[in-house]
Amino acid sequence: MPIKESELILNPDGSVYHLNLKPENIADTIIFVGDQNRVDRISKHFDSIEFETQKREFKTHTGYYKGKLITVLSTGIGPDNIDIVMNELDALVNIDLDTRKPKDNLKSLDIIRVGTSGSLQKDIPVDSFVLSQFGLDLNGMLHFYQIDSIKNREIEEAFIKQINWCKDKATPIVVRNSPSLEKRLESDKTFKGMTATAAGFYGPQGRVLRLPVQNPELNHNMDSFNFNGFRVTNLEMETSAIFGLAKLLGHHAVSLNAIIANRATGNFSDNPGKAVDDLILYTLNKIVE
Ligand code: R1P
Repeated sequence: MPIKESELILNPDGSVYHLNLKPENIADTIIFVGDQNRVDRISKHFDSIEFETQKREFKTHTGYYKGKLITVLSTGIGPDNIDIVMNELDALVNIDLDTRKPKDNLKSLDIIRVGTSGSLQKDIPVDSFVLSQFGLDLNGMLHFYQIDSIKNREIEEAFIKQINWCKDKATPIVVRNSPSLEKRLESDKTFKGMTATAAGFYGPQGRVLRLPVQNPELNHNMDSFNFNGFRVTNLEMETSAIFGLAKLLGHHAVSLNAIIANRATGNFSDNPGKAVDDLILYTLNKIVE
């Protein structure tokens, strides 16, 4: 049965609804950034830009870097946007948009997030890079899918117990990255660990301006969590959603974050733009290594 027009929405030119992309517009290697202005900061290093488009916060440049075709795409902020981006990108490669039927031979994309994040550990300082081995999903988006096959129950249970997780909030899920992409992107410059992905920037990450939070000790409880040597290294808003949907859809994903704040010490980077630019060049050169 073809997928109905209300479920897979295409624009009049045949592109997917939010991303404004057609299958021929994307590479097999895709860099995700949150901020749409970061797309130009990456593509300015390209030898050439072959395609560009933007709709809302979803801006895409596809071009060559040192001879390799790469797409860079901004996801905007949060796991809800990742749901849109991952499903529409997968539709571009794994659904025949003419017949509206899934293809027989499925394709795997390499997806690399280049983001910004706050460290939870005193020894992971501002301006350093974190490579996420696991996404610790605290936001709940993945619970709308059938996720039994991607869960890491032992870590999840240990986390829920040690953190004294409130049952009114979505149950945390722990999802692995792609170990092969991790190998390609790691170096002695990258701290590694679990990246917690929150549903918001303030309360969900323990920031108190005027509203008290449900558990003021959450960040402190997370920074002391340790499962067989895996620590919760940092907090941001996309990684676990990317890892979860990539695993379910059959894509490879890894996440790199420039640490621009340290939530344990209260420090903020003097030059967050430089930290991001350094991570961009690091990532591009690792991709073509
Ligand atoms: C919040 O300011 C945003 O910054 C971080 C968070 O994950 C969230 O998206 O990442 P990006 O800089 O990649 O957007």
